[in-house]
Amino acid sequence: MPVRYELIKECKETKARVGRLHTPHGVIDTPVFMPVGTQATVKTMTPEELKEIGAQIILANTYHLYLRPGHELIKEAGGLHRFMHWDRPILTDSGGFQVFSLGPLRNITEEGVTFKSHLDGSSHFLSPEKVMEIEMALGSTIAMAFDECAPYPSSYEYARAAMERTTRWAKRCKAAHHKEDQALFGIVQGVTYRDLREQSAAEIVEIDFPGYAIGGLSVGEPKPLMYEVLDYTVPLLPKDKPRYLMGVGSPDCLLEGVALGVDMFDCVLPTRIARNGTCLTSRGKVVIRNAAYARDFSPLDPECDCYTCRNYSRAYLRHLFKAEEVLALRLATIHNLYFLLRLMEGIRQAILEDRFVEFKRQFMAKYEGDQE
Ligand code: PRF
Ligand code: ZN
Repeated sequence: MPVRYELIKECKETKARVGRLHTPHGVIDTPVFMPVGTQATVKTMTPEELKEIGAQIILANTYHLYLRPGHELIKEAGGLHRFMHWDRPILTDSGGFQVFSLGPLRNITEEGVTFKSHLDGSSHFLSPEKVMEIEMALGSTIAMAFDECAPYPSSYEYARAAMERTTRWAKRCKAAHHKEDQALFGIVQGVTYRDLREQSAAEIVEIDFPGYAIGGLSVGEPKPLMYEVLDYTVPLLPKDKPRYLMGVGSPDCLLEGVALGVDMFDCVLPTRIARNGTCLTSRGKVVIRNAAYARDFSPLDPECDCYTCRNYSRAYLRHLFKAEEVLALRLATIHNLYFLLRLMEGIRQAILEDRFVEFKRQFMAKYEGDQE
């Protein structure tokens, strides 16, 4: 077994749990947030900086790396870890989300997906077998199965067809996957239809993977609906395997997801909003370009001890953004990732000390309270 989940502690009031995911690239403490490095780089950050702020595992994208620079080139470089100089775990998403987001640029059949590259318009074909070949060449620690993420809303008929195809593709992925030091995770789909989620979970668990993801959420549905789907879907997954909620990473959704039993999360949110000058703080979001911060010489978040908050003021950060200096992007990214990684650390500690519910309540009260 390339990865092994060790359950350490369960919350008595919620489904939250603390665990350890043992991998060939080291141990991951869960619940964990995975920074996104789509193109084999977490934008603006060096691997040393990521380690310093406590990133345990990062995500990369099969679709992007297949198109550029190509999985064969990365294999030739010695694999993704060596290519990007990151020796901790890497999870590769399968492209089952990116490809389906291409809209008119793609055509789905039972065999796979034909699509046109967003880079140069060239035609490509991805199938479960091809995606496994790519992920094995990349040599990530955890590879994701090739799924079909149906949009929200979808008709019942479409949602069912996509979910059933996801099951058939998951079987083909497992059959085509043969790399002992890489774990292949299955993905549950079914949009927001309870019976489809139940069928999907049963079928994907039956195939048997070392970890399970819940896909097809956080694609535009209201948050309470996402929580409802998680509430009945997560308990259908085995307790002794990690559960991964794909594409979720706002502080409120992380706390709710953990409470509903999720162990792993990824999202472009902290890094993407950092680059447009939106910072996550203990008292909510701060849009640093606002004129209100022109003469604010206090740190971004007085409760944060990241490199940015220890050394720079809101006024300076605002100046860097207004002057379009590249340091602005780096300082905001460092802070936002640090903030989410500390939140996850706080969550784990709270679960271990039987005070998760109180921690969640206090965090949300402050985060959603008044700005100043
Ligand atoms: N499938 C895959 N990747 C994903 C998703 C999915 O459903 C989502 C949905 N939030 C994000 N990333 N393969
Ligand atoms: Zn900070």
